[in-house]
Amino acid sequence: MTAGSESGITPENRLTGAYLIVALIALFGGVVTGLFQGMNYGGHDVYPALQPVIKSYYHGLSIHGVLNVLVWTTFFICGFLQFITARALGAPLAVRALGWPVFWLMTGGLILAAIPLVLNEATVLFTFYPPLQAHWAFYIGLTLVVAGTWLVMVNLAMSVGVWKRGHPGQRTPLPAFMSLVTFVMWTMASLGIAAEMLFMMIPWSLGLIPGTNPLMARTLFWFSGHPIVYFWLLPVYVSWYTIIPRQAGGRLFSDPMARASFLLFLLLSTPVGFHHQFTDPGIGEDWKFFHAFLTFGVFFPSLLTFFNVVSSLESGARAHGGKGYFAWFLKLPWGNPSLAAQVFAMLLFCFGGIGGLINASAAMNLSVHNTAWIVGHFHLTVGAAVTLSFMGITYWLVPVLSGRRLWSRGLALAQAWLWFGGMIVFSNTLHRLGTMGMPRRTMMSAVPYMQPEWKALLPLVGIGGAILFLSAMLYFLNLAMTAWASPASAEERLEFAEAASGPEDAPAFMDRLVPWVAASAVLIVLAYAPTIYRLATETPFNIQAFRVW
Ligand code: HAS
Ligand code: CU
Repeated sequence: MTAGSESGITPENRLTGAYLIVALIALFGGVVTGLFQGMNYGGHDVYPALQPVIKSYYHGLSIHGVLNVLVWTTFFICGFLQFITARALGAPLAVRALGWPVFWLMTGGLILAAIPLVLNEATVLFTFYPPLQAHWAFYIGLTLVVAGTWLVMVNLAMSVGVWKRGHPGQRTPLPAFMSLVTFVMWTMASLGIAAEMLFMMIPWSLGLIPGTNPLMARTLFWFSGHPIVYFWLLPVYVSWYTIIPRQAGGRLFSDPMARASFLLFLLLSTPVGFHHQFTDPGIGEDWKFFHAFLTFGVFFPSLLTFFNVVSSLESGARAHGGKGYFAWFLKLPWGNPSLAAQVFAMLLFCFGGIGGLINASAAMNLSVHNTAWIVGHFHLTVGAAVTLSFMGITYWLVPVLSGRRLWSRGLALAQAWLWFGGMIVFSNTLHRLGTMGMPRRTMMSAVPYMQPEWKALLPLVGIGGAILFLSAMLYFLNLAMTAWASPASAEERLEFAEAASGPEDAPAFMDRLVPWVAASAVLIVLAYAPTIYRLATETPFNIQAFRVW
């Protein structure tokens, strides 16, 4: 499957470029505030000097979390998957008229949310647990961003529908299928956070209802808060399945197996949120067990991915003369920064995934919950598997969008190696600190209970963070120079990988999403309805707002 090779500034490319610019601005803000976090951990309290702008550690942490995990990811994904879908279908998206209005809806929402965030009126961290209360504009702004993602889903669904009518009996091209499944999964999953915003946070922050219910809010938050991590991960899998095998010089091992993995994510991503609430009182142990059980279920599509992607990489490496059980790995085209960054991301994700299983095991969760271990876990997942892969993707995407060659391959390779190395130091140290009981979300430079063994390790967090910051700066430099100073090139193109098996081997029932959506809805209702009903009818909604900053 080879898509058109048009590069340069076409209307579609411009829209994707606009999403990318917002995403990159957010990432920039996220890594700068990340450096401050790392320095604070490393023993330098930088916040007094930052007072005119960043009022406190917690203000900086809120900005860092929101920009990186909510904005960088969401805007990148909306731009990337609309682009991928149009290219895979070989046609512009069905409702072209939706493109820019949705972008502006999301960007307007983002600006609305960013104002109180920057002004220290939304220092509630990215989970915004009540009774902490932010300014209403923060909640309304984020709700508009979510509403925008639903409209992107509508556009993708209609585009695939149009394609299917024109190609009866054929399987939806894999990249378009995966993009659609990602957005359909997220749309169902985001109903929890939408309900939290519309019925609880927005009216409460506007003073329309007298109080709130922290446990209900946390439950609705994690209803969406777990699957959002797969909303970030699945676009990465789109790249690992449909683009990386070709970059490696091989073929995707199995197209039907890739589809099966995405359908399992559609089915299992949402009914697992209680694994973030093992320590919350007021949720039955039986329901926590059920969610933990399903969490081990949603582990399997990642195992399928591991097998499929490793096998595809191996086919490429062997085609380049790779030999042996493991030595083939060295024959991957390591000089390609897009591939190198994403293979590093895969390697780090192996450890992030194993850590996830430890988190999901209720008994072990008790010793890691709310410790620095969790911070280590999510920097390996969203900060490495996702972010480093997105960086690798931009190394071909920005040249395609701008019609210019990547400014410096060498710099891009150095950047990928630095992120890989910096993240190993950074996240390994945080995992260790977590097992030593160091809490997360805590201004370590100020705690009266600092332990000597934490103090000995904390500088490594600062060093890892500084390496990550340096890597990010090289990344921004390279992209800026590509957009503004690199020579034009007509050769920049996106080519999807062929599959050794499929797509015609994929059974037709895998291409019809409605039954899968229905099954997923049933599972979600089973996993959540009894608890949400009980919380709604038996627990109080009169808790007062609490401001700690
Ligand atoms: Fe997680 C907490 C469990 C995946 C993100 N997670 C978090 C938080 C974030 C996050 C942000 O059960 C903190 C939220 C907060 O602020 O409180 N997580 C899991 C499990 C998985 C998992 C079971 N998490 C992710 C992903 C994330 C992410 C993905 C972001 C993108 N997580 C938890 C739990 C908690 C949690 C609990 C709550 C903890 C607490 O107490 O608060 C699984 O999906 C992981 C499955 C993945 C694998 C890896 C497969 C490897 C692959 C790479 C292929 C490699 C290749 C190269 C091809 C099993 C696919 C290798 C080449 C060779 C030659 C070897
Ligand atoms: Cu989770």
